[in-house]
Amino acid sequence: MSTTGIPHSSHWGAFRADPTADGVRVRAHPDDPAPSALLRNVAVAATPTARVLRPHVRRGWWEDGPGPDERRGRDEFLPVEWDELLDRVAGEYARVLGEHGPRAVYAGSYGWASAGRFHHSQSQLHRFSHCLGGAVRSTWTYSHNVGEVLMPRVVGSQEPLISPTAWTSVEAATDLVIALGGLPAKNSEVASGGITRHEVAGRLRSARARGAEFVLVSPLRDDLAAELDADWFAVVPGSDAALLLAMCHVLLTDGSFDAGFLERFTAGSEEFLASLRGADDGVEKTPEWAEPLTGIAAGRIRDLARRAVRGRTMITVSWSVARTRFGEQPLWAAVALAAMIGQIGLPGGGFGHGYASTGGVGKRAGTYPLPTFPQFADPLRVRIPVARIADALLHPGEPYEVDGRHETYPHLRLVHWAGGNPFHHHQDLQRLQRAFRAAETIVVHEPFWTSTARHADVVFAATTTLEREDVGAARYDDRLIAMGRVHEPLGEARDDYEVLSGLAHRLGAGERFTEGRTAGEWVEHLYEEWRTGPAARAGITAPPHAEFLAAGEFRLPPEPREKVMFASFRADPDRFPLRTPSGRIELHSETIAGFGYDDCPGHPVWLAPEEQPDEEFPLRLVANNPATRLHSQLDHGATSQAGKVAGREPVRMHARDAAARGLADGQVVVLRSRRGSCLGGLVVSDAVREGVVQMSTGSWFDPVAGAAAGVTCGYGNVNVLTRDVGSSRLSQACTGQHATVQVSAFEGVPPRVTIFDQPA
Ligand code: PGD
Repeated sequence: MSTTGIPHSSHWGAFRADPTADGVRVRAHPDDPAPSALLRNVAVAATPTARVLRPHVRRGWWEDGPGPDERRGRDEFLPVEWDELLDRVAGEYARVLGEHGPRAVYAGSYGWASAGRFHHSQSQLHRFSHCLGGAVRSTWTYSHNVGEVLMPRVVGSQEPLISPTAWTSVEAATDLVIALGGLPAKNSEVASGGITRHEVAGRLRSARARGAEFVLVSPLRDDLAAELDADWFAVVPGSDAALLLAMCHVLLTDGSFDAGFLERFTAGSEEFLASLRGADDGVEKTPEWAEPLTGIAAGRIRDLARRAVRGRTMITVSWSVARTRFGEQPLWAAVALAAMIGQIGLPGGGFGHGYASTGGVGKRAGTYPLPTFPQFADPLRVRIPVARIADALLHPGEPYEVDGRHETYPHLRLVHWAGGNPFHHHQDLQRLQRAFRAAETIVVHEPFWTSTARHADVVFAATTTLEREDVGAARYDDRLIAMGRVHEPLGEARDDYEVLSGLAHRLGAGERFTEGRTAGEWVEHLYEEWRTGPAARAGITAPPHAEFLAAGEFRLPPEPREKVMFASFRADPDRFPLRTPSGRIELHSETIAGFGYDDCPGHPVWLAPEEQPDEEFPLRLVANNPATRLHSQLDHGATSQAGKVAGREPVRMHARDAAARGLADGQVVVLRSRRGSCLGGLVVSDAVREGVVQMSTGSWFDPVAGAAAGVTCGYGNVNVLTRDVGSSRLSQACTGQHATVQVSAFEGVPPRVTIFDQPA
């Protein structure tokens, strides 16, 4: 590694940083074969733009006290002294815990936060709340909630989304990759916790050079790199399950499926095959049946099914394909198709969930331990599905179902958030505003004036990673990075740890929370604990902390084995059964059938989402993850800003759809759905299927500019358009990927974007 500059890391890559007179200069890690353009967003974090420079309170809360408040998100903010504010928040904690107990506090605090094993905001907040008797937390993720719930029921673990067959195996052995949702380079640039080498694009390129063929199933052509020469199946968004079931039907009627594999390695194949024949609804799931649903000609579906049994085939389902209403179905149908092909457990064959959804999936088996900040056990153990936060705030005490359980939403009065941006990541943001207004107190730690910070009562000014030391490490990476402090904290910003220590001391839990260590002592302690404990036991000889700091990084030894998912199960399913009730891959699950959910029955089926295009909202929206930033992070950074069109989030649309509306490339447009409206900058593109528009998440929600333009968001946060409903009663997952919308010209002068200004 280069010996100049300060070693550092981020979710989009390791780098070296040099402080400059007006900020910071960032250089990619020299071993990274394909550094991410997102590194160019980092420099802005070292400037005061959009930074929370002092702790702030909302005037209404400060003067009138806690309680549901319609002014939340519109009120004035006052800068206050740290000690005064910490006293008030500690007092509020004492009130809520004393009067209502820990079930009244939400510290689920979902979000990607930043790289670094110690200063990881959620870990900090969880440890803090565990010291105080616990708090309600969230379970699962916005990324792959469907897989987290469904895969254990179908294949006994989350292996397909955490560590499927290694990329190296695909590179060497796969003849045909069928990529539902694609393998988008933009998503493979990021990996939670940090990444040193970006390898996905290179591995795909080398598989192609060897002769592997690629089929892209997506409404967006650039979900797979053009150099891979893919056959593009431009499906109707949300119709993947129909395509997959029709492919299964072809193998069934051709008699070309692997009956021996189904017999030996699966359970419930009779029910599943019968359902393809129409046992459930009298409808044969033929390619002709799927044609109008998917927009793909029956002949092409038939050909694809036949190609899939000709050689070694890998079926990949991106996490985004399941981030939809009834998102369980395409994932389960892909498992069923892979089972019928009969290559699960063979090198380069079978299926995976989330290849390229981040750069980590498929990268390495990730079996080594990492330095870990202890959080203590959660004394409360009350969880809500992560994407049901607005439901919980709006419907305290009401029942809901999830994964076979009947639960009740707790009454959440105090919401404490660090390291996440729900006003970016959640759906139907006007509903989320109503939900936030129903709480009694909202506390947010943020380095930036995001819309979440602006909807809080208390905003603790947080440091960025550049302002602190840490140890960078991630499950999918092979390095530990000695993240150095690049510059002093801007303004009065404090580490989350320092803020929580201040609160813990005031609430009588200071000793337990801090164990008497400063942040710097903790970072060294975590590293040394790891080095002399779990690392040594795993046979890793790591240098002492001082040497690690001097070297800037430590490289873990190569993983001991090449990973092929379910290889031992395939070798001997009785000795290595899956952790499902049958020990086999469940193509029909008696457990799920027993839940009696019509929105997720006992085997993969086709379910049409309730919201379909109509006269008022005739276009299908794909609200995917952005190419120019990670989620909403550093939206004011150089790469993100360079991607804007007319200063708004780009909206891509097919030329015929644009012409039908009299719209031209580059113009400001209005997108409307049943939930809200926003501005966007139009890009006319033949990479988008006709009848579809695509707008990425992550432009900060700007209701002020919105009011000036007569829309909900004047900048382009797509989540004002999406629907806040769970995938099904099984997973209750985020369904933000799709909605139906209309697009029209914006008349008048577009308002100035205000969301990066300091608040009033
Ligand atoms: P980020 O923008 O990463 O989004 O949602 P998530 O909330 O993770 O937010 C992280 C926040 O943490 C930022 O505001 C950042 O400033 C702050 N932060 C970073 N470091 C620190 C720190 O050290 N301390 C503190 N206090 N704060 C810090 C992402 C979520 O969005 C995800 S994972 C997915 S996959 C979803 N995808 C979609 C989708 O496909 N479609 C739609 N419509 N919506 C989605 N939302 C989901």
